[in-house]
Amino acid sequence: MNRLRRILLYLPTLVMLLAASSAARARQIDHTQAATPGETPVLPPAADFNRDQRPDLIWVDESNGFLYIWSMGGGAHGEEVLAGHYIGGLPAGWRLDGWRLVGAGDFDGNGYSDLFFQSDTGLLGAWAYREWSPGDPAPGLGSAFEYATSLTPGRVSDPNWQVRAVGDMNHDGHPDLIWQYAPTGQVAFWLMNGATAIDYVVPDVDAPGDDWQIVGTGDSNRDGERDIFWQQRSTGTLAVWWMHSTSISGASLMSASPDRKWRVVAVADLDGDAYTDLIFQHVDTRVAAAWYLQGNLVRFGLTLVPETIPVPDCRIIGPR
Ligand SMILES: [Ca+2]
Ligand SMILES: [Ca+2]
Ligand SMILES: [Ca+2]
Ligand SMILES: [Ca+2]
Repeated sequence: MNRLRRILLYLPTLVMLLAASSAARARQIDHTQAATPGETPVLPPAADFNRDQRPDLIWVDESNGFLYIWSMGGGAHGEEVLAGHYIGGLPAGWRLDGWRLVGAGDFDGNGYSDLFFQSDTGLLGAWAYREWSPGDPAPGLGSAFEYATSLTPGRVSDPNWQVRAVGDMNHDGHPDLIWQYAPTGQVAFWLMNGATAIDYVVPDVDAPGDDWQIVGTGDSNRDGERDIFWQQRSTGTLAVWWMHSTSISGASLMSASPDRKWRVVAVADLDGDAYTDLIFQHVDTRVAAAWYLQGNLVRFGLTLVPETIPVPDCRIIGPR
C-alpha cells in the first residue's frame, strides 16, 4: 500500500479521535440528562421473538448451527434472562456454505422478528417467522419459523462486502442492510422493501480502515434516528456515528472502552430507557456483559444473569 493511501485510510480514525475530544467536553452536559427507565423505546427491539417488547439475544451453537434466543428483561436493568428458546437450525447445505447471521428485523411486516443471513460466498437470505401455533416447536416462544427466502439481489459478487448490521435507516418501516467492505471498512447501505433492495447509499465519508468494524445499530442519543456502533478490533475501542437517516451527523469515541477481548456481540436496549446498550462476550471465557449507554457516555456495566451458558461452541451473534 502506498504511503498516501495509507494516510487517507487512517484519516477517518483521526477525525473520530478529534470528534471524541470535543464530545468529551459536551459530555459534562449529558451527565445532567437522567435516563427514564420504563419509557417506551423509540425504536422497537430488532429481535423480539416472544413479542413482550423486550429484546432477545440470539445464540448460535457453532457445532450444529442451531439458533437459540435469550429472552431478556429480568433484573433491575434487563440484564437477567427470563427464558431461553430454540428458534431454528441452519440447514446442512447452508452450514456447508458458511452462512452466518447478520441481523434481525421484521422484513415482511407481519409483526414477527425475522433473521438475515449472508454466506461466505456472498449469498443473501432471510428467514421469516410467524405466529406460533400448536404443533410448532418451542411452545412459549410465540413465534415459529415460516420460510426461508433469498434477498433480491440474492448475492454480492465480492464477498468482502459484508452485512454488519440490519435496521431501518430511512424510517419507511423496512429494515435496511448496513454493509462494510472488509479490506477498507467502507460503509454502504441497502435500502430495502421487504426482501428486495430498492436503493443503495454510500455515505460521504472516507473508509475508516479494516480495523474498525460496525458492531451494530440502534439509537445512541434517543432522537429516533438509528445510529451506528463501532469497535476497533485491535484495541477494543468503541465509537459511535450519530446518523440522520443515511447521513452522518456526528461521530465520537465512547467515554470508555473495554479490553479488546471483550467483543461487542449484540446491540439492544436492555433496560428500556430508549438508549441502545452494548452486549459483550469475552472471547476466551464467553462471559456476557452489558454496558448501558447514554450518547457517548458509558453509564455503567453489568454481567448478564446467567453470565454464560456452559456449552463450548455457543456464542451470542445478535441482534446487531
Ligand atoms: Ca416478520
Ligand atoms: Ca428502511
Ligand atoms: Ca440517534
Ligand atoms: Ca438502554
